[in-house]
Amino acid sequence: MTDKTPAAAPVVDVLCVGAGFSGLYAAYKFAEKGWTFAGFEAAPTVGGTWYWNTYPGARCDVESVYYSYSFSEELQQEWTWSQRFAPQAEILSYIDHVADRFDLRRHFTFGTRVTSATWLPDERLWEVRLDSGETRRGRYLLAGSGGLSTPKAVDVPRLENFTGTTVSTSRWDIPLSELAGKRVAVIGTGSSAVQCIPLIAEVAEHLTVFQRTPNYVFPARNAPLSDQVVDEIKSNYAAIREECRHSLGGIPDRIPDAAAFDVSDEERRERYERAYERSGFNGVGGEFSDLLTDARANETAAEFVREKIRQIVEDPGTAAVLEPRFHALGAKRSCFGTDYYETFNRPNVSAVSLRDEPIATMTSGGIVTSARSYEVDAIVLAIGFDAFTGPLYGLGVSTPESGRLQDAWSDGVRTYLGIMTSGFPNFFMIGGPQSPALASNVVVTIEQAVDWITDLIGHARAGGAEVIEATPEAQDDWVRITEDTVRQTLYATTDSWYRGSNVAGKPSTFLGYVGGVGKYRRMCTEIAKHGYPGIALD
Ligand code: N01
Repeated sequence: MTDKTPAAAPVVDVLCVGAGFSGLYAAYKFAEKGWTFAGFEAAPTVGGTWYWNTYPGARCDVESVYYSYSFSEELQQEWTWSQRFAPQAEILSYIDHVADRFDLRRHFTFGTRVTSATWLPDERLWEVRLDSGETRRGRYLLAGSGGLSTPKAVDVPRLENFTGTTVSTSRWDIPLSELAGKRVAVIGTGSSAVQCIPLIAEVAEHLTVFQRTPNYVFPARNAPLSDQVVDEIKSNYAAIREECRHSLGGIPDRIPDAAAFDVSDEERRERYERAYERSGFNGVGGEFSDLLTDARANETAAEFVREKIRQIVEDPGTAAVLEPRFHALGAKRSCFGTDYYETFNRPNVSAVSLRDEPIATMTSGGIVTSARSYEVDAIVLAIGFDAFTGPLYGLGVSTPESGRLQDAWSDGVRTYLGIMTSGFPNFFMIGGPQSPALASNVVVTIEQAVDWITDLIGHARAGGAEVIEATPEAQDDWVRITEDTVRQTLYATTDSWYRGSNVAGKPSTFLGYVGGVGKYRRMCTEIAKHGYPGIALD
């Protein structure tokens, strides 16, 4: 390809991919330091995940007062969330507001994709190639490309045969009205499907949900935030943020005071009922201390949810299909919905268990399973993402010595703190694999990572070092810590996107650190305090 770079394109301090929560905060932080910053974003504007995921019902299932930036007191005072769980459009307008409020757009080139990123050892620079044909050079390369931004490649047999409407939740591009009066299939029952199914059911002539693995779905209990609640939040923001930073999951902890079998069967049930009313990540799955470490304890909570499903869903056959039986509660990410199970009581909604009748093929007019054919006009794919590594591999990151990132990680992901990887100097991941991003309110993880990376770069520059690289030994230790941590939990028992098992051929590595954002922050702070052991500066 001809290089279309203007001759005068300067070398910048920081090259960054993505203008979502990560890239925008990085731009703010680095500009504050007076370091030059060039960001690239494939979308025409800011927003990241919240730009792309516009499917009906899309909203965040982490409460907005926590799922928002904490770096500016003015920002958190002037912005008012309308509901407990903000819908996609409101989160996108918040991100828009942040971009304007702090004049961050000027740091980004929009509608531009990074197609490769190459380390130039002699110059000690990264060079990114853009789909515009230009190249740009910078001292540090930041991946703010998100963990759940690369849709999983379609692996539904012979979808190309289908001639009706096909739409994917992660790249939704039709009005909901286009599904009105149609026979619609939704494939998948993860968080995205759980949010859109009730709304599609309201307009479709008939909706058939094709479910491979039933999940645990809790009522989100979304509600408007009253003026009084907003005032309380605003006057307590400093304390709320501090609690989130030192918590397990980036939201205020609700520390369980007992293990599941410390209490009588009756008390356990009552407590699950109360927790079910509370909902959220501190709901049923967080009620007892051992629910994520002891399979027997977990089964008490799982059975409670199954009972709820049997109570809500009127047809026993449908309830049986929807009851989660193949993994422990919380071992795969739980889902939060509004009227999810109730939707299956509608006469125009049915559920098909793909475990009993797998999809065999598609025809021009529908889906053929091993048992029968389903004529449909539209297929909604809610089949998930190539999590964490998909977005990183898409950047074409390589160095002459280590080759491509995907080759360096061909036996599984290896990082130091989920932020750096040995053999790739001056390359930093924000909310990367083996960071707490997977199992946390990601905004807390993003702010911590960007702050820590900024301090590290500042430390290196102050000492005259140009190159920053994790040592292989420190990386081995971190990989072992993430594995030891997850081995103590039921996450380790389950195949899911958490360990890459949703994508054929992806090596199995648990893609997060699940020891908690508070503990992680303390470790990172200690490392900084001790002059960054485990990181070679040159
Ligand atoms: O994707 P998923 P998602 N044939 O991977 C099924 C975040 N998020 O987009 O479990 C048939 O969870 C698959 O079945 P199985 C959140 O972190 C947050 O829903 O592999 N079925 C599963 O049911 C979430 O965890 C929010 O057996 C196939 C579904 O498709 C993450 O994004 C909202 C299939 C995929 O579920 C991903 O959620 C949305 C096939 N070939 C997303 N391939 C909120 O904040 C896959 N499936 C609310």
